[in-house]
Amino acid sequence: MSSLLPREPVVVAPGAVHVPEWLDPERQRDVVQACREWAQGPVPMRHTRMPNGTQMSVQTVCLGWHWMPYRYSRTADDVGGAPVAPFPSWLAGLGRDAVETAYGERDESYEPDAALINFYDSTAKMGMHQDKEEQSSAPVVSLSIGDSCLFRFGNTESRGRPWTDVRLESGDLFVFGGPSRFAYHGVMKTFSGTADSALGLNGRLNITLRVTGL
Ligand SMILES: O=C(O)CCC(=O)C(=O)O
Repeated sequence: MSSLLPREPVVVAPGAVHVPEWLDPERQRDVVQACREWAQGPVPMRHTRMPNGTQMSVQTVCLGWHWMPYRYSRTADDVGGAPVAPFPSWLAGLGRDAVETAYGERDESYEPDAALINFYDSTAKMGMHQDKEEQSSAPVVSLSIGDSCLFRFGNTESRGRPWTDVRLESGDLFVFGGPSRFAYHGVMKTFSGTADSALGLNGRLNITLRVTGL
């Protein structure tokens, strides 16, 4: 959804920056197309099963390293054991561009090696959690495409307050590093039908780029 007034970048917390409309519509379409291909496999997009037997409401496929609760592996040991698709170099370049935009400084050494691609239908959510399976404190880059959502960015101590609620729209970038790298965050709600129909996407895609340190 484009707004009448440009939405400006906001520092949500130290090291956590929201950059609205970072990916232009053409780039968004390219990324959606890439996600459609990644969703085919070798490891198909699926609902991750949690240790208590429940399934996450989002559907996920990974690149570079496969994330499962609560570790990474090179093979999708919880869904058939296929090797994970490689992490493309263009995506690492996009990650470096994202970090540069967020922090105003280029870091050529930023080398994300894992991507989690999450698809949210109209009912999907993600509870407050930390991204902490990585053995690196390099920033996480998050790209949103399709339906808007209510993203909650909290603190590093607990799932509780203080937090900031941010509406993430198609093309938005959110980077969290530095003192915010291990902050709790989650997706409270997806706003169904808010995506531009030209995307041909009935839901929301989120891609996080991470440095595993593995
Ligand atoms: O969908 C989002 O915006 C957040 C995704 C997320 O928190 C994660 O993949 O760990």
